[in-house]
Parts: sequence; C-alpha cells; structure tokens
Amino acid sequence: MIIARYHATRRRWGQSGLLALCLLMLFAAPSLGVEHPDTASAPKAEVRITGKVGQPLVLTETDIALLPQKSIDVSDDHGVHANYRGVALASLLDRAKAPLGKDLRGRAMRLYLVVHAADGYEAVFALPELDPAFTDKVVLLVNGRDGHSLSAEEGPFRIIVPDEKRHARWVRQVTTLAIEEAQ
Ligand SMILES: Nc1nc2c(c(=O)[nH]1)N[C@H]1C(S)=C(S)[C@@H](COP(=O)(O)O)O[C@H]1N2
Ligand SMILES: [Mo]
Repeated sequence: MIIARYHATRRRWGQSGLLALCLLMLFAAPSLGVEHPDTASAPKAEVRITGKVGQPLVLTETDIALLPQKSIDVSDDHGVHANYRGVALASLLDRAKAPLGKDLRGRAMRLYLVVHAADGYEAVFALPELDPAFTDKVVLLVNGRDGHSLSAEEGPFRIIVPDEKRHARWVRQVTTLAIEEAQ
C-alpha cells in the first residue's frame, strides 16, 4: 500500500518534472542561447592584434584595464572638450611582441600598423610614430570618454592622435590592429 502510493507519487513527479523541462526548453532556452538577437548585433568589446607580431592577441576590456592607463584632454572634431581614457598603442604592440625600441630597425622598418574599424574604415601608422623610443607623442586606444564607456557610434574602442590637426586617423569602432609589411 505504502509502496504503491510511493510509486504513484514518483510517477506524478516524474511527469510534472518532464513537463517543467519542456516548458523551460520552450521559453527559457532561446534567451539562454549563445546568439541573443540584441547582443549579436552589438560590436564585441575586444580588439585583435594580428599580422607580423610575435604574439597575436585578442584583448578584452578586462585585459586592456591591466595595462598602464592614460587619460588625455582634447578637443574633438566638433570643438567639444573631451577627456578620453585608454592605453598607449605602444603598450598594446609591446604585449603582442611587435618590434619596438632597439628592435625597430633594419627589415622591421618596413612594418606598419593598419587600424581596422567595424564600418570598413582603415588608417595607417608607421611604427616609429607610435614607439616611445622614437617620439614623445602618444597615440592612444581609448574606451572611455568623460567617465563613461564610448557610445555605440564611437566605440567600444577608438584611436586618439592628440597632436594631429585633422582627425581622420581618430578611428572609431576599432576592431583590429594589424601589423603589415611594405613590399
Ligand atoms: N570608423 C571610422 N572612424 C572614423 C571615420 C570613419 O568614417 N569611420 N572618419 C574619420 C574622420 S575623417 C574624422 S574627421 C573623425 C570625425 O570624428 P567624429 O565622428 O567623432 O566627429 O573620425 C574619423 N574616424
Ligand atoms: Mo574628417
């Protein structure tokens, strides 16, 4: 008698457990999926360093936060004051083992950096423009403006070239830093 009731209870629980699982799969699973429609269209907060470097990297905002942080006051392309926060491009290239300092000579002088953006925009820097052994000017990869993350149009990452009169190399929506070699 007791055993029969036990089996009945177990069966009931077994059935409702199965029902709960089906409902979970039906309603919860799509939102647990890897590619949620909202996040799939948003640009990924990571930067790739590829090409002729010793150590190609994919860096997240967390990785970048571990590098020495710099902040700079500039006027944007509309004459509006902005305080940008980020890291020197040189420290990113150094982490990816690009030739800098004493190693930036000989064949390495044919190397250049192509900054790629999500909209297909590209801009080039020669490595000596970025290397503290060559220049005191600091080109930055920033992910903060006036204490906030960058807007979707501007970020998540942007290049800032503080002393450049035109802003054509202030690349928005940076996705990849590629080291290429002149032929
Ligand atoms: N990804 C991307 N970055 C870009 C551009 C672009 O078309 N795409 N235009 C550049 C030019 S020519 C200028 S003058 C500045 C303008 O900066 P703003 O969009 O913040 O005003 O962005 C630069 N960065
Ligand atoms: Mo421009």
